[in-house]
Amino acid sequence: MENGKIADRLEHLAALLEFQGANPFRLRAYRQGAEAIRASATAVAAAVESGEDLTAWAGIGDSVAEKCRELVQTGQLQQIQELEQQIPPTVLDLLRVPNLGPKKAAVLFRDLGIENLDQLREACQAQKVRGLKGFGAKTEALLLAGIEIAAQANLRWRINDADQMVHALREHLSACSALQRLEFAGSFRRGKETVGDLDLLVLATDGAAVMDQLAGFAPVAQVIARGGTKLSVRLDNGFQVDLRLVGPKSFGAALQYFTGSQQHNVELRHRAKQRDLKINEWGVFRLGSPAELANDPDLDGWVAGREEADVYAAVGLPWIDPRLRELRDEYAWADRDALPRLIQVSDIRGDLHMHTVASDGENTILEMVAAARERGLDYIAITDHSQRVSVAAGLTPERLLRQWEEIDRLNATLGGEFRILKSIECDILEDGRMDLPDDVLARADWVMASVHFGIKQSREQITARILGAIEHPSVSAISHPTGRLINRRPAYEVDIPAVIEHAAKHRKILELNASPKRLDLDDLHVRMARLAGVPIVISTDSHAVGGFDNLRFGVQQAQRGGLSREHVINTRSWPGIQAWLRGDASQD
Ligand code: DGT
Ligand code: CA
Ligand code: CA
Ligand code: ZN
Repeated sequence: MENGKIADRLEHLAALLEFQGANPFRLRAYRQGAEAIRASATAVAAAVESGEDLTAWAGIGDSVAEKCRELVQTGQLQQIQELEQQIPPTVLDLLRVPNLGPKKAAVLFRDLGIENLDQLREACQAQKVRGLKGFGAKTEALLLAGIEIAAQANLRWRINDADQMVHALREHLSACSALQRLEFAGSFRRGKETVGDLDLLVLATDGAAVMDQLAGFAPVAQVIARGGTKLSVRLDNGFQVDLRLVGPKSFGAALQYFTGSQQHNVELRHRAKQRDLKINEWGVFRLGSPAELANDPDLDGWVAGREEADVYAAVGLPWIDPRLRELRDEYAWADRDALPRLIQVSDIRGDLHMHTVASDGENTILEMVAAARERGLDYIAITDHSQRVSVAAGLTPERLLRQWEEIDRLNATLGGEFRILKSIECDILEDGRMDLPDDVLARADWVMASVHFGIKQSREQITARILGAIEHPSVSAISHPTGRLINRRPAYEVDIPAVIEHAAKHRKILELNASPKRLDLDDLHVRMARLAGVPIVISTDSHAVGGFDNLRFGVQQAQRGGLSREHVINTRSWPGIQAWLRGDASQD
C-alpha cells in the first residue's frame, strides 16, 4: 500500500470521527500523521514489514502507528468499516458546507435524517431546519447559500477561470507587507487544462499575517482548516485554495514537491535514492544524516532546496519546465541533455482561425486586424462559418466571395505590412461532403475544415468524414479535431491516431484550438502529432478582439505536448506556411 493511500484512509477516518464528535486531539493526531506519511519519501508499508518502529518518525504517535500496521497487514481499517455502518458516505458532503461544522451536521443527520446536500436543501426550503435546537432562520439562509458552494466543490475549474483567481489572489496577497515570495504550484503551474484546487507556497517574515490576509480575501466563504504552516479556504465559487508557509532553505524543494505531478516526483525521488539522497518537500538530504532524520535544512547533511533548479541539480538533472512534468518524455530528454526549447507566445506570428460579424463574431474584419497588429501579429485568416451553420449566419458562396473582395481591398490599403487571408471554417457535412463547392474552396488562401453536425455518428462515420476532408485538395487544416467542450461535452467518437496518420500522409495541419473551452487537440494528441511529424496550428478561434488573449492557453497546451517552435506552423511567415503546404522545404 502506498503512502498516499494510507494517508487518505487516515484522513477519512478523521472525517468520520469528526462527524461523530470525537476528541479534537485524536483527530489532530490522525491528520498530522497523514500529513507526515504523505510527505515521507520512505514507504510506510516497507517500514512496517521490516518491523520498524513508526513512532520514531516525526508526526507519528502510537495510535497512528497502530493504524498503519493494520492497514498494511489487512488492507483496511476495522474502525472505518464500523463507522461506515452508522454513517452514510454522503453525509461527509455536509461538512463541505460553509458554516456547517460536524456537530451541527450530526444534529441534522440524527434529528431530520439528512444524509446529503439535496436533502439538506429541501429541508431548508421547507423551513424544517430552523426549528432544531441551535439553528434559526438566519442559519437556514446561510446553509442554503452554502449548499450551492459545496455542490460546486467537486468540479474541476477551467484554466482561464483558475487564471483569473490566481491574478486576484496575487494582487490581494501582495498587499501584505510580510510577503516575501509567492508561487502557485500544483496542476495550475503545470498548465493543465483544468485545475482541481490551487496550491500556494509562501515565504514570509510573518506567516500568520499572510494567512490572515488570505482569510480576509473577499471571496473566501469558509476556512476549511488552519494550522501553524497551512491554511485551506474555500471561495464562494466553490474553489479550494491551499496555502503553505515554507522556509527559505526549503522553498525550492517545496515548489518542486507541490508542483508535481506525483508520478514525476516519484521518479525524481527514486533517482535521489540511487545517489543516497532523499528529496522531500523540505529539501534534498544525505540519507541517514541528522538533517534527513529531522527534515531540518539547518542540520548537517542538507544538500539543497532553496531553488527548484538546485533540487534537480542535486540528482544531476537540468531544471525541467513544469509543463513537462507528467512522466512522459521529460527524463529521457533530460538524460540526453535534449530538453526542448518550448514554444513561446512570442514565437507566434499569425492567427489562422477567427470569426467576424459576418457570422457569429462581434467585430469587423478591420477591428480584428487592428487588434491583431496591436499584439504584434503579421497576418490573420478570417474564417467565418460556412452556410450549414445557419444559426451562426454561416456564409453562402456568394457572401463568401463578396467578403473576399472586401479582403482584397483591405489588403491593398495595408501595403504589405500585414496580410489578411481569404479563408473559411468550412463544415464537413454529415455525409462527408464539404459545405462549399470545390471551385470556391480552391480560391481560398487557407481552409479550415470542421465537424459541427452529426456528432452522434459512429466512430467509423466521423473518422471517415475527417479523413475525407484531409484528402480534399483545398483543405489546409482540421480545426478542433475532437469537438470536445471542457466540462460540458466529451469528444465525439473519432480515431485521432488515424487522423494524425492521414494528415502526415497528405501533408495537412491539425489545429490546437486555444479557446480554454476547447483546448482541442489536447496535450497527449499534440504529442502524438509531434511524433508523427504533423504540424500544429495554434489558433484562437476568436469571436471578438478579446479572444486573441487566449493564445497563451493554447501555447501552454502545446508546451505540455513538448512542442518547440518548429512543430507549430504559425510560427512561420505566411509565405513560409504556403511553402510547407506545397511541400517546398527551401522556404522558412
Ligand atoms: P489538481 O489539484 O487535482 O488539479 O492536481 P494537483 O496536481 O495540483 O494535485 P494536488 O493539489 O492534490 O497536489 C499538488 C501536488 O502536491 C501534486 O501534484 C503532487 C504533490 N502531492 C500531493 N499529494 C501527494 C501525495 O499523496 N503523494 C505525493 N508523492 N505527492 C503529493
Ligand atoms: Ca492542486
Ligand atoms: Ca491541493
Ligand atoms: Zn471557429
